[in-house]
Amino acid sequence: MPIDTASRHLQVELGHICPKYIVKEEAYIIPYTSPKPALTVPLIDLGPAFSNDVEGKKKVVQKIHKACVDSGFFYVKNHGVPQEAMDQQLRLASQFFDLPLDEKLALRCTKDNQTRGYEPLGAQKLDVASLPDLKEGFIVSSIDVDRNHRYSKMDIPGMGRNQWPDSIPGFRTQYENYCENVGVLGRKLAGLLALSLNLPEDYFADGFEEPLMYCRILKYPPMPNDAKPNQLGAGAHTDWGFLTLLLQDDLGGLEVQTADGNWIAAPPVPGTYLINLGEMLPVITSDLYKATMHRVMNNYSNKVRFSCPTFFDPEYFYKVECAPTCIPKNGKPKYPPLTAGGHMWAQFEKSFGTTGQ
Ligand SMILES: O=C(O)CCC(=O)C(=O)O
Ligand SMILES: [Fe+2]
Repeated sequence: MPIDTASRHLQVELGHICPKYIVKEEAYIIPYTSPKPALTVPLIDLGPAFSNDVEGKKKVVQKIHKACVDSGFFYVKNHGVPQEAMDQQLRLASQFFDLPLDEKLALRCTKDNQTRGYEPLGAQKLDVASLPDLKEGFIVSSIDVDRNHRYSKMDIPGMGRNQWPDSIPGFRTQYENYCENVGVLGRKLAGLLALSLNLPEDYFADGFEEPLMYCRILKYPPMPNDAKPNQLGAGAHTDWGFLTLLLQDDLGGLEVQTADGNWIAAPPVPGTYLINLGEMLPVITSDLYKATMHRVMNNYSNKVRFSCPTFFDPEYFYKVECAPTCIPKNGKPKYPPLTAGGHMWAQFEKSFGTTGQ
């Protein structure tokens, strides 16, 4: 189904979003840029990166570098997250979305600007110029801001408590266990990304001492018969943060934009995560690494799809700026620095509209 991608380029009041993501009038003129390779989504075996095989680890790092330059999308296998934890998280998704609507609505993520909790069907527009997304969601953060948390004494938007359903036994423990597992993989990938940019493996580590992770579950209902042509499960967008680690069920529906503007499917590959770079990486690399547009099409065969994206992002005050190995020849980083959490909050507000409900 064709999507008017140009329609995304609305002039909106974006607060402190990085200027890179404020598309200006001139963006409608398509400047000549040298041709890029066609996009495919490679599968990278992370096994050697967890071993003492120095040469094997270097090869993994080289593959990551190439994937990030090409598109910022790659699958990983032998990633260290137990299959049982992955299966269990997809089961939790199905159990959660089966709860009565009232119970889910009591946990709305826009309540008190918590950014944690339930996202009703159509609550978000990932493509702000399109129709609301045909998905339901639920999100939990690794930073649960109770009264004792240092953030609670500061006036930081979007920092609240996690919200949990009472009626599914073991839900919270199992969900938190999954977040922990996927956080270990996030940290590992952050180290490999640093190496892939010729930086020390711990270059990003201070941002991830207490990562601002958002561990989400999503339910995409079957495409309704009366859906409008530009109505999708998730509108075309780039992810806002550092890295996304996507676990998906076996139905498929995710599509990734190629360098020439076409779309390809990124189907489920059993046992893998699909990794993609968020908007912080082009800032860190002055556009060497890509944050690529993607979208989700709901299923036409009356089937429900579940997916579990985890957004692995640095803590709120982490300064996202061009890395020393990525400064362009003219000595000037392509984009000014931004504060990790401020960027995330501005994007949340934009895609969920008026908050505080
Ligand atoms: O559900 C998916 O496959 C992708 C979801 C996504 O792109 C997102 O939540 O940012
Ligand atoms: Fe996304």
